[in-house]
Amino acid sequence: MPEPRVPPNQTVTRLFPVLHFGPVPRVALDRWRFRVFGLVRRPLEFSWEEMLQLRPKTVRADIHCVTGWSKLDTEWEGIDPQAVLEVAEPLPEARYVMVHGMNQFTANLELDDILAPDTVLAHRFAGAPLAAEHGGPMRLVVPHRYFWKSAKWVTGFELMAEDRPGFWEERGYHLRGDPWQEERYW
Ligand SMILES: Nc1nc2c(c(=O)[nH]1)N[C@H]1C(S)=C(S)[C@@H](COP(=O)(O)O)O[C@H]1N2
Ligand SMILES: [Mo]
Repeated sequence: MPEPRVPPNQTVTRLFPVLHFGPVPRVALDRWRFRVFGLVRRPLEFSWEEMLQLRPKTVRADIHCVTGWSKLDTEWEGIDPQAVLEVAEPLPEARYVMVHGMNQFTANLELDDILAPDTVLAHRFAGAPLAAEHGGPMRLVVPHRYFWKSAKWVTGFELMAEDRPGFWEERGYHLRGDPWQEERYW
């Protein structure tokens, strides 16, 4: 049997639905900051210019929303999250990352998800700057997890020793959210 392209109980769409909690935040690039804190040797804060000097990364991947839509062959350009962590240097006990976004949004991931080959801090989508409604100026994209983990309007990574539920996880979503295992809700 060939591997299926789409995880169980997902329907492919050509649209790009907009889904989030709260209003679309707008931040001027000269005030934009990205913090890396928690269990790191060097806690730090990047400006937009500093961020864009880090190693670029391009990802082409399928994304899967827990509400049932999947979108194939999405193209993201941005910064390699591994480059961010190379500067901050996670301590040996750091195994989880709380991704922080504007409007108090959080999403918990394993450190290995952040370092995965398909994960990117994206500022461009399909060849154009990432629209604010989709998380611009910068969002995380973690294609191998349900799309709620892909925090829009990112503000930082918090390195943690223990896992802890983020915004949707506290409201009943699965701690890990693997679409191939259908880890949708508790
Ligand atoms: N900051 C923030 N990021 C978020 C969310 C949110 O409410 N706030 N919702 C998540 C959910 S549930 C989904 S499905 C995707 C939707 O991304 P899109 O609007 O670009 O399709 O964003 C995720 N990232
Ligand atoms: Mo979602």
